[in-house]
Amino acid sequence: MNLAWWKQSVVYQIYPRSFMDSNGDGIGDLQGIISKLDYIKNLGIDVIWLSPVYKSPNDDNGYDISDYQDIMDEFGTMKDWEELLANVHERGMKLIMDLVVNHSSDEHPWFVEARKSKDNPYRDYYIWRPGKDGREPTNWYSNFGGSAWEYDETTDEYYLHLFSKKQPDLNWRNAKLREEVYNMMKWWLDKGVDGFRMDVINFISKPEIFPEGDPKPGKKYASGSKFYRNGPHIHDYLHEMNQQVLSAYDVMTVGEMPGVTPELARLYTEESRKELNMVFQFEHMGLDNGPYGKWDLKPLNLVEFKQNLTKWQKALEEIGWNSLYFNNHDQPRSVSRFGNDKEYRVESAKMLATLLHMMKGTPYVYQGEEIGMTNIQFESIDDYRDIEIHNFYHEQKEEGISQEKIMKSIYVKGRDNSRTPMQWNSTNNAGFSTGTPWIKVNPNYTEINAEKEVSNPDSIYHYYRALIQLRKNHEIIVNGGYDLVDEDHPEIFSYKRTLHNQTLLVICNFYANEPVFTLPATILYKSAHVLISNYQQSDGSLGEQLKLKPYEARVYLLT
Ligand code: TEU
Ligand code: CA
Repeated sequence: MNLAWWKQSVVYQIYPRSFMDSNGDGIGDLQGIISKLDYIKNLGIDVIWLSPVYKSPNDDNGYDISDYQDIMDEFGTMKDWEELLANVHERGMKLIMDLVVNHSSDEHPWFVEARKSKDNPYRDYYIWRPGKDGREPTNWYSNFGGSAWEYDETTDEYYLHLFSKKQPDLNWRNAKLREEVYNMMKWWLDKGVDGFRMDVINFISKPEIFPEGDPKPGKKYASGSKFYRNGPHIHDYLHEMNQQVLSAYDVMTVGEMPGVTPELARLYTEESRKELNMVFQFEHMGLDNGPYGKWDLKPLNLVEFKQNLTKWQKALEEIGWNSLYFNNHDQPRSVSRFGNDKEYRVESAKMLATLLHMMKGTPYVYQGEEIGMTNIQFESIDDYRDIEIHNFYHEQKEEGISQEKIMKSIYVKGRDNSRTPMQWNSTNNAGFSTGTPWIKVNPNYTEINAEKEVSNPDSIYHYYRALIQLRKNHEIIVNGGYDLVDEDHPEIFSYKRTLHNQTLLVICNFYANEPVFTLPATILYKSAHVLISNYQQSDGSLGEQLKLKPYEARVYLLT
C-alpha cells in the first residue's frame, strides 16, 4: 500500500499528568512515560500523541502555555523529553505534540508585556476591546462558563478568552504573531517531532467585528461560536502554516475542530489544498447533549449515532481523511458512556472498539481505554480538579440547581472521568505513584488494571491488540469503501467495507438484548470466516439470520 504512514497508523493519546509518576510527587511525568513505552509498543501502536508538556501554570492542566519551548517543571526537563523522543523512535514509533496556539497562558511573557500598555509592542498579539455601556464588549460566554471577556484595569480594556481567563486568545491577524508560532513549530520539528495535534485550531481566525450572540431564555451570556469557529481567514492561515512550516517535513497533522462539518472537513483535509491531514470532529460526541449543551443530559439514539458516523465515513471516503475516536482527555470514558460498565464491561468495551477500529480513518486510543477503564464518581466536588467542572458547579449552585442534579451531570460528562490515574496494577494507587496522586485513583483499580489485562489472553487489552493487528494485515480495513447495513435497526450497528473481491461485514449489538441480525440479500459471498469476535464463536458460519448475544460483535471476511 503506498499510502501515507499516518493513514495506516493507530495513535495512542497520553495525558501526561495521569499516565505514570516516576518520582513520587503524585504527578505523572516524562520519565514515567519512558518506563511504559514497551507496554504501548506491545499494543501495536504506531504514533503517540502527547498532551501538552510545556511550561504552564496548569490552570487548564497544560493547555495554558507560558513557554512553548520549555518543559513543565513537574513533568521533568528538556533532556527528559529528548530521551523520551529517542526511546519512542528506537521502538519504531512516532511522537506528535499538542500545539495550543489559539491562546497562551496569561503568564506567557507576551501577555505580561501586552497588558502593560496600549502601545506595548506585544499588545496586538492578543485581542483587546473597550467595554460597551459599562459591560463586556460582547455577550459571548467562555467555553468554561462566565463571560469570554476579562476586564484589565491597567489599560481599561477587556481581553478575549474563549476558555479560562488565564487563557487569553492570540490575535492571528497579526503576521508577527503567526511568524512566532511558525518559528516555534519549526524548532520542535527540527528536534525530530513527527507532527502536531492542533488544539481548537478552527477557532484561530476571529471575525473583523464581534457581533452580539443570542442568549437562551434566562441566560446572561450567549454562544459566540458561530462567529469564531471556522472564521474568515482560517484556510489562509492553515495554508500559510502548511507552506511555511509543515510541507518541509514528513509529518502528520490533526486539527481539533469543535463545530466542524463534513463539508468543511473536506476543505481542511483535501490533500491538494495543503492545509491539514485530518481533523477531530465532535458531532458524534454531541448526540447525547440536550439543547443546553453537554451538561444537559440526553440519552443517545443509536440510529442517529449510526447516521452521523456514516455521514462522516461517506463524506471523507474519497477526499480527505477521518480521525476515529470515542475517547480523549475531554470526554467521559466510552465504556461508561456508550457501553455498559457494570454487567457487560468487557463485552461492551470490545464491541465499541470493534465498531470504531474497522472503520475507514486513523483510530485513536486514549490511555486506559484499552483496559476498559470506567468513569468515576467522587462524592465531594473538592475531589474534582478540572476547571470546567468547578466553574460549572459554582455557576449552577448560584442558579439554585440541586446538588444531586449538578453532580449527576458531572458524573456523566465531566472531563475528570478520563483524567483519573492510569491503572497499572493492584498495588497502592494502582501502581501510578508512590506518593499522593494529584487526583484520586478510581477504586476499581484492583479489578481493572494493565497487569491483569496483559496477563489475560481474553482481555480487552489483547482484543485491542488483535484489532490493531487486523488493520496491518488487511488492506480492506485501511482502504475499503464503507456502507451502512440495515440503517433503521434500533439495536444493531452493522456496516460493510468492500475492496476488490472482498467484503468485511461488521456486526455490533449495541445493547444487552439479543436481537436477530438479518443478512441483506445484496451481500453475496462464497466463503465467510470470522476475523474477530468478542464471544468464543461456536462456529464461524454466517446464516441468513444471526441471533446476537448481549453487546456481541463479529467481523466476517467474505469472499
Ligand atoms: O478542547 C476544546 C474544547 O472544545 C473543549 O472545550 C471540549 O470540547 C470540552 O472541554 C468538552 O466538554 C481543547 C482541549 O482538548 C481541552 O482540554 C482544553 O481545555 C481546551 O481546548 C482549551 O485549550
Ligand atoms: Ca512525578
